[in-house]
Amino acid sequence: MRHLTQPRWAIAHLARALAVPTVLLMSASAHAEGEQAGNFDYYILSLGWTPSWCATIGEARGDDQCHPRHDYGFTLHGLWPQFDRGWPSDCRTQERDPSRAQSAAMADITGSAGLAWHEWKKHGRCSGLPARDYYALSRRAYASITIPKVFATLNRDITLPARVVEEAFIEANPGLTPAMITVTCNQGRIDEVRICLSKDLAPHPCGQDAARDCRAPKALMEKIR
Ligand code: U2P
Repeated sequence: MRHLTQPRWAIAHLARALAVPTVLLMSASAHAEGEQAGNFDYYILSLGWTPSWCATIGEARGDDQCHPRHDYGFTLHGLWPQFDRGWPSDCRTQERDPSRAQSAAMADITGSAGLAWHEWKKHGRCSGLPARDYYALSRRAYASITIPKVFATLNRDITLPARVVEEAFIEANPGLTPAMITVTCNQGRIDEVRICLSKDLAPHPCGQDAARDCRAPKALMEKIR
């Protein structure tokens, strides 16, 4: 399915201009069978702040990722193929799905095998890569970004504007510019750092619709447990 950020009113407007029923335009942008694998422009590497995930959803769900024996900070949410506008998902691919063992082997950076599997199904199948290569590329993308030390070892709760998180990543990662990174928040907490990368994992400008900068003056980052 292709996700476009085009709002409904814009589609309706376009439909009027083209004199075609709105429903036709809407169905033209949503293929039930999924997009063609391997057809995309760049990647988003999404890093989730585990303490925020645990506080808002994970702990209540009893996710192992939130167990006190772990000390996850920024974990790999996913490596998402993107179009310059919108993104593909749930693509049809000839590639075989990963084995349980392959997904389980990703848990050291994703926090759970379940998330790795979900990301393969929704995004990995769109990469056009075999599952093993998609997981390996995701691992390389994750390793290519330096997590600023202050966050990698955060041992007390802090509140800060998302801009400060963004600046810290830019400082720790030469080549990264504000146009290549966006920091999101959710329920008053820093949620994700999303970094745009080319297909060969070099820092890359994000598409306009990928900018989801948190506008709150301050957001909470709870310490790593
Ligand atoms: O934002 C909600 C979910 O949509 C997917 N997403 C979002 C923005 C974007 O640029 N690309 C993209 O793929 C993510 O889906 P998930 O992997 O979580 O299912 C994102 O979390």
